[in-house]
Amino acid sequence: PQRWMFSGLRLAADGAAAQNEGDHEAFRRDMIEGLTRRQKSVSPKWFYDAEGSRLFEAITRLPEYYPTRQEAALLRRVAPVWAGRFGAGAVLVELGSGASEKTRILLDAAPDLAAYVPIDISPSALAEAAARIRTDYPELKVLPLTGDFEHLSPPPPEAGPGRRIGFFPGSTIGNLSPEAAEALLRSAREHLGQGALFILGVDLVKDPSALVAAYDDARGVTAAFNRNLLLRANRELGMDFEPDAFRHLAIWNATESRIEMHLQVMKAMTVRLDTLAFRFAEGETLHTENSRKFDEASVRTLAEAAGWRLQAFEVGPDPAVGLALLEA
Ligand code: AVJ
Repeated sequence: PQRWMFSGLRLAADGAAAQNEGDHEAFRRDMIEGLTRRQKSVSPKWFYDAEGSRLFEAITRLPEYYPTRQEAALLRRVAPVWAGRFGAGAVLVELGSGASEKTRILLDAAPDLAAYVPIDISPSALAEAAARIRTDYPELKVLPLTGDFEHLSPPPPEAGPGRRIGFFPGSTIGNLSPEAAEALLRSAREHLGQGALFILGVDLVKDPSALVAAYDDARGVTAAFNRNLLLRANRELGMDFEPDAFRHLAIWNATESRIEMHLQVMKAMTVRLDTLAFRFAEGETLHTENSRKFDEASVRTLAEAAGWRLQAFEVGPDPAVGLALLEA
């Protein structure tokens, strides 16, 4: 039997109170550590409180933000073919499931799945998504896990022994450094076990103006998503960021092949966390996200370094995203 432990995840049923307590300390530690660096930074995982998850869903519907739509269309094309390889009783494990909208394309293409294990850092987004999936797929066991997909923990035994299918869409892997992305894929391979498959969605390198527009939309939804991190820090950590003093920046870093989001402070200021004080010079930035862009060669290199084989790589129409099928 495959016993895979992604430690650090909690069954969503454990209750939101305990979850929020744990998150709170980790958020504080990350904030202190990030504000102490020369280039101040905060992990993008802290974007996703209830409001941040809502803002992200609004981003996915923006005209400039093509990845969600393009990936859904590509997944509709490849899912019937790839699902033919799952086998009966397979278990779909989704990393960073959010609203579980794309999942439906796979669930519709693979009606004999035994269980669905959505993993997400936002307890509210996870609970709402799990409830909607249960309603629409009454035969499917839905076993949600709250937590950070970088610390995977055991799929509950109720998932059964079927082949594990990892699902990591949306180019969320692009948030991670190359080293962390490789470590995540390696741990997923170890934990998903013999015969596992893994469907990985990546955004592809393209004209920088299209990339920048996708992360700096005309309506300012992405700017609000970025600033929400400061509002969350004020509320949950008692900090005193002035969100209006920060400008949203989206920058194409060609050397690292990534879009970077920053919050740039327009005047010198000091921000407090308990007894600590962090000084910002005028024009200094807080780096909040990397979103790495790939091509087939960079996906193959990453997958193989993590011990997977690249079985298929499909590219959609422009603005193009890619879907990789990996096999353990
Ligand atoms: C959810 C990480 C895939 O990087 O495109 C969208 C997050 N940030 N707009 C991305 C995001 C700004 C998104 N991921």
